[in-house]
Amino acid sequence: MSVCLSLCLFPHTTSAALRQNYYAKICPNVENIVRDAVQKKFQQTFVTVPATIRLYFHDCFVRGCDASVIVASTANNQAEKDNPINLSLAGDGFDTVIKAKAAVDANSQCKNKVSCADILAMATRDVIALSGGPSYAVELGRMDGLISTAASVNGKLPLPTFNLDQLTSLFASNGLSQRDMIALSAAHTVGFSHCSQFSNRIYNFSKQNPVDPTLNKTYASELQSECPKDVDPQVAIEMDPNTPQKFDNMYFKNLLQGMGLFTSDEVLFTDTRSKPTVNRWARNATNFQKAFVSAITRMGRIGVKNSKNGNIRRDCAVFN
Ligand code: HEM
Ligand SMILES: *[C@@H]1O[C@H](CO)[C@@H](O)[C@H](O)[C@H]1NC(C)=O
Ligand SMILES: *[C@@H]1O[C@H](CO)[C@@H](O)[C@H](O)[C@H]1NC(C)=O
Ligand SMILES: *[C@@H]1O[C@H](CO)[C@@H](O)[C@H](O)[C@H]1NC(C)=O
Ligand SMILES: CC(=O)N[C@H]1CO[C@H](CO)[C@@H](O)[C@@H]1O
Repeated sequence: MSVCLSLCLFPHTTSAALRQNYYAKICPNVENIVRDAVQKKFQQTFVTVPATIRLYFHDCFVRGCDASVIVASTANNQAEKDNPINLSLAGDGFDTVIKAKAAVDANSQCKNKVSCADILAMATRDVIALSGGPSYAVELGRMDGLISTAASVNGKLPLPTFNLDQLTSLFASNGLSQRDMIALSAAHTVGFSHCSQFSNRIYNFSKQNPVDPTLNKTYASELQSECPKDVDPQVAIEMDPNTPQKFDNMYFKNLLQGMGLFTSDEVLFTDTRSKPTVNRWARNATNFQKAFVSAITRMGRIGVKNSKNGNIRRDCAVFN
């Protein structure tokens, strides 16, 4: 009976708090305020789109979707964003949240009533729609986390060298299925990667093959010319060379041509266990969009904080 009480009445205690229109009474116009701020930022630079999406992913996978990734380091604490894997978190993602938060707080009814974690969830939804991806209703009600450490990032994020089992198990540890993982990987339809993230595939793959044989030969030579061996480490290239500024299903079409940039991308097509899903979503954009919306909604439920283990930060980059 006690098992049933906790399992039946509170099927998932972490996600139970989230719901659409959470701010209906608290800050009724919050979604429009955030959308306007995000749109302004989007008009200044397209990087707003990939930077915000990736920031949300890194936030959710490390300690849950609690805006802990946005906290700045102090003399006494090396925050999440100072873990080396973040080097590539573009500043425009942070800036998007800071600007949307300022816009929300400019409204006296809303001031300090909307969490940074929810603002990041809304901003991510908005940049996806602005770049041609699906529009969806976003679940809200997250509190901001009280902890952010560089050490807590270790082992929590996938590496571009991961195989299917490694990807699947890391996503499973966050309550996400292999199907969710494949759908979410399609976020690589926008944005950039530094050459170092895939240079092993074009120069130093194995003794027999200097170039990864699963990589399209034409694409491999393009990558070699964009990323010469002595490339400036700052250089970053578009991950979807066909429609770099569209949130579409080109990611899957590219995989069919051997044009997945990372091992972790191409393996979704070369591994027979995930291949049928890639084929299906390459053919049918609607089916992909449905799966993506479901997956990003589930990602948004990871490790959600409540008023016992979280609060609403006044400044997203600083603990209250
Ligand atoms: C499945 C395993 C994944 C791996 C191994 C992976 C790895 C990477 C790497 C290495 C980069 C390039 C970073 C750089 O050099 O700047 C990148 C970029 C990016 N990733 Fe992922 N990622 C994965 C999943 C995801 C997911 C689930 C999302 C979001 C839903 C995502 C969104 C992005 C975006 C938008 C960028 C471009 C960032 C920018 O241009 O600023 N990734 N990813
Ligand atoms: C190539 O890979 C091998 C082993 O994986 C490594 O020892 C070597 O330093 C690499 N060479 C270059 C040029 O990266
Ligand atoms: C490699 O990519 C080109 C387009 O860039 C495509 O025409 C060709 O079919 C691809 N090759 C393979 C083996 O998929
Ligand atoms: C995509 O799949 C749906 C069913 O899930 C179907 O109704 C639709 O016609 C398909 N679209 C295309 C372009 O094949
Ligand atoms: C954007 C950002 O915060 N980058 C930091 C990532 O971590 C390195 C240290 O590993 C810092 O030097 C960067 O400033």
